[in-house]
Amino acid sequence: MQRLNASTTPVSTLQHHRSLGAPGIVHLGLGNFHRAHQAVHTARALEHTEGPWAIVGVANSSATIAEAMREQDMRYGVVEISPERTEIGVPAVHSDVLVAAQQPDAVLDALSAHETRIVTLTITEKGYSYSPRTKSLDLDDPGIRADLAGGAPRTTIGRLARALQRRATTHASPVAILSCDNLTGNGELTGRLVREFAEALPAAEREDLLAYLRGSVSFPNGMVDRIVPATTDAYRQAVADRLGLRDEAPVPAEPFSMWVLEDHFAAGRPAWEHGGVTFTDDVEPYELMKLRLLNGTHSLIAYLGALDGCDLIADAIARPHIAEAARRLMRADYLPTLTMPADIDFEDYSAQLFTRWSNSALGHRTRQVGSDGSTKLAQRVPEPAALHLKAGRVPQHLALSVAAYLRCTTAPETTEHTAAMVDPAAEALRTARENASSTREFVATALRDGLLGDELAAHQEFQARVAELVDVLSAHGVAAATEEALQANG
Ligand code: CS2
Repeated sequence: MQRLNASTTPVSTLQHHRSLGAPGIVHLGLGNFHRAHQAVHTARALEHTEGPWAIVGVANSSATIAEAMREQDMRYGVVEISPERTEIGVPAVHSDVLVAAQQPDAVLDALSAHETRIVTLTITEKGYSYSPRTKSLDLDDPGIRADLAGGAPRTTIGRLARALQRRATTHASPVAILSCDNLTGNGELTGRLVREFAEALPAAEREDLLAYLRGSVSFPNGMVDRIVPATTDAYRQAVADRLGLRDEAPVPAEPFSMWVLEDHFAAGRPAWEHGGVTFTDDVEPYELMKLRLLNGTHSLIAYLGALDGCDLIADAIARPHIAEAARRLMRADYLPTLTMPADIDFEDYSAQLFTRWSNSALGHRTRQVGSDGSTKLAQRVPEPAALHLKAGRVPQHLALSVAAYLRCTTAPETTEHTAAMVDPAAEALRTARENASSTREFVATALRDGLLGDELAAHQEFQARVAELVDVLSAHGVAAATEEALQANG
């Protein structure tokens, strides 16, 4: 079978038909999400308005995708899939791909190039080298320490700061740095972390950088949304069946996609408003709505589902007790903490989420959403929980989310799906569990060690409720725990 490449791509699948302009965007994190989200919105924008916005994609350490893309002239299929239909699109917006671990100098060159006007990031919550407790740069992180000392940068924050330093000395154009990760105030946070890195440099190294940061770099906030599972052979097969071509780097995605941005680009941007992007002065309502109603509820569905033996998010949400817990979490615990964006109705949005989670053709696994909970929950639970606790109410389904996470992490043997979850905090949590003489003591230790910030760590009633729900989960299972949370919720 012929390989997908520039000469074999069927014209009908191309998402834009123009020749690529100069590489104005460098993207760090060449994973599936970027390739099915930003790449697609950018292709649609370029289809409308041409511009110097080809993307140089940078993989962090694995060369697999970069090599496949190189062999395919940067082409790959986005397999949009739902129970009703499967459609393949080829964004064709990348002009080059690099692998940071193998080509650190080439990456720094690309980031500091005069023609680079936007740097975008999908490096996941754990890629930002910050402490969830202080929300500041983690100066104890070995990668940050090494990057501050000099040499080829290992962390993204270090890499950005060194590239900006070079831009400052070569008087390069201004640049926008755009985080596309699920973090509250993702632009502001990225800007703060880069500044903190700069401030920690020796005086002689930092002045030009700080001045350039003040005058020439913007960090727009943005909300990104598209459910994008990991690639499996089924998607390679889908391309082969539909296009008659071999694609070694396809990306599966749901049909839905949303991107909301602040229009705060220091050196221009693609005509993304023609590529399905919403621009607004105030991203926060969109961001909090999405982080809580979608991502927060997603976590609960993933943990309860995996504990209950479900491989897929769609299987989990099909179970009435899990669906009811998700509904309660959204309505009773998250909704009161949100100001919904003026153009979005809660009922419509939550009904749409249930349809999206129920997409059984997508194959989105509980283990994928359930992994890295220690970095994800910090964005999804503490702030809304604190708002309820201040008002004197224990948010039952937020407590259930934390309990289900702790159960998955400390009893991985429960099912093959909990066993497959990975988490940077797993070992520490398992040790804390083994050393504690009661569940209550374990939960107190886990929270005190900074899992969800200081506020929840100090709240006895919340801790007690989490501990009770962990015990119900372990003694009686998921259905009993959801019933218990429901009863207490009144
Ligand atoms: C998910 C997200 O894995 C997770 O934690 O909640 O990746 C989710 O699928 C995306 O944010 C959807 O936009």
